[in-house]
Amino acid sequence: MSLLKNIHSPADLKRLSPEQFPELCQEIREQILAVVSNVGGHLASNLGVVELTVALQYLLETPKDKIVWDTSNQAYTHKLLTGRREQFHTLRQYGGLSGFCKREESAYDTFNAGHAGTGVSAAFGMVEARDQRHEKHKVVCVVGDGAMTAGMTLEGLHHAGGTHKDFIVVLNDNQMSISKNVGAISAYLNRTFTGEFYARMREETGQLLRKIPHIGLEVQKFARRAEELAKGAILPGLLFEELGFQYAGPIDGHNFEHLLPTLENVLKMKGPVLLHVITKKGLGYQAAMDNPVWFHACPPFVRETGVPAKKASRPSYTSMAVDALIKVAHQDKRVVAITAAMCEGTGLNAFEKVFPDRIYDVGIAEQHAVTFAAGMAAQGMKPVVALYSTFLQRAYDQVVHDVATQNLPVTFCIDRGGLVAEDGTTHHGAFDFAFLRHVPNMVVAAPKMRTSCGMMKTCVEFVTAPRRCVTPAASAWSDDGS
Ligand SMILES: Cc1ncc(C[n+]2csc(CCOP(=O)(O)OP(=O)(O)O)c2C)c(N)n1
Repeated sequence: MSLLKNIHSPADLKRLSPEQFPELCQEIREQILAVVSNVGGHLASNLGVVELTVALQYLLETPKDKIVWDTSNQAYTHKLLTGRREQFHTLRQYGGLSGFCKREESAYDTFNAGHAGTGVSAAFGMVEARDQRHEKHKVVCVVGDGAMTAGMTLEGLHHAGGTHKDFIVVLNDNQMSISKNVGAISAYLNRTFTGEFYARMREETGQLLRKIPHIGLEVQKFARRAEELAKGAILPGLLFEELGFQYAGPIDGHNFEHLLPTLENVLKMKGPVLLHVITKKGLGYQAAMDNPVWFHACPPFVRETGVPAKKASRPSYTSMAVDALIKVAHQDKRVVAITAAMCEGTGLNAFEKVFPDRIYDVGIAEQHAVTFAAGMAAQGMKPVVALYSTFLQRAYDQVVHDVATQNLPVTFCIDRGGLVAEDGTTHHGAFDFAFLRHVPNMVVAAPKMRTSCGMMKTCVEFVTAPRRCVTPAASAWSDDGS
């Protein structure tokens, strides 16, 4: 008999025994796969947080306790456990369930999201609201390692860590943003994860001690023990400890024997706590584990083979724009490309293949991307910043203050202009014309059709002109829907 079918709210989940959870998780994965292979969606991230979501819903008293899902592209299990199983087949369709958390949809959805990096700030706002209102409940924010690269997440941690408020952040670390995570924070988390740091430390200490005659081996044994203690007690969470959070982990996010007791303890702790959970994107579906980048947000696909159900009939606006950019870059060495964790979505992975040294993936950091481009432009380069229209909203001040008022030649190649259908409200590129046309010296251009989007002459003029230009590539209107 199906376990999932009998779960209409988290109260039903609490009636199960933890020994039944692996079976339940299998059913959840099956349900997610059945629906996403049919309608498309964020498959890999969702398959990775099944156990974590079950554990959180089992131990918390939602909706009194609050769970905030950062970005909320990984909330499918959350939806399935909170009374939306029967509508789940309507996911991402007109009039159906949203692919993200939506307060209008359920009392269990505490905050609407779709843009990365808002979770910690929103959740900490809920912590302060709780305390202002003298209420007693837990607030938990689940944030991915990709979203850890967003400035706003760090701003939120910085604020919360400076208080002694009870607040739990669960870092869901799958080592991936959409593609491989980038930058120093990702490298730090990765060191913790792989233990490379400890291996090197052990090797270097060993070499040093072996050089001391007679006592070398004994001291080496002692040092290894001390290192083990340090490994468990201090080092992995140093960054978060310094930001004022007590750190727990890293733990295996797919093993209930680790998840349940650790989470139970963490929920009892006072003050800001960060629990570091290691998960695997795509777990349970081999094709998604093999290619988590494609399965991050995929169109409908054939389950047996993992290939798209429909082949694109014509090149998209995105690929035509990037082909043109590659040609421009061949002509002008000053042209470089910048993306904020969207190498695939903006098509810049094709640029990267040709010019691996002239592309910058700055992580989920649109504000930094724009000011970084301005800095390069101030020194004679011709940066092209490729962002989705909706994510450029976050960098409006940087467009005005750092690019426009200094009259710097930065080109914005804006993808996903217009309505984006399945991803819904948070992802529509509805505002770019409105918020860019009045910016001084800004030239806003939109291709009438895909051929004009890739027109060489236009592109060369745009990218090399001594002014800012914007080309909203309205790829949402392209035939393949990409
Ligand atoms: C501001 C912003 N920029 C870019 C994106 C596109 N995007 C959606 S999910 C994602 C990766 C998120 O990675 P992570 O936080 O680790 O979560 P995971 O999906 O791995 O669970 C990105 C870059 C976004 N949603 N918001």
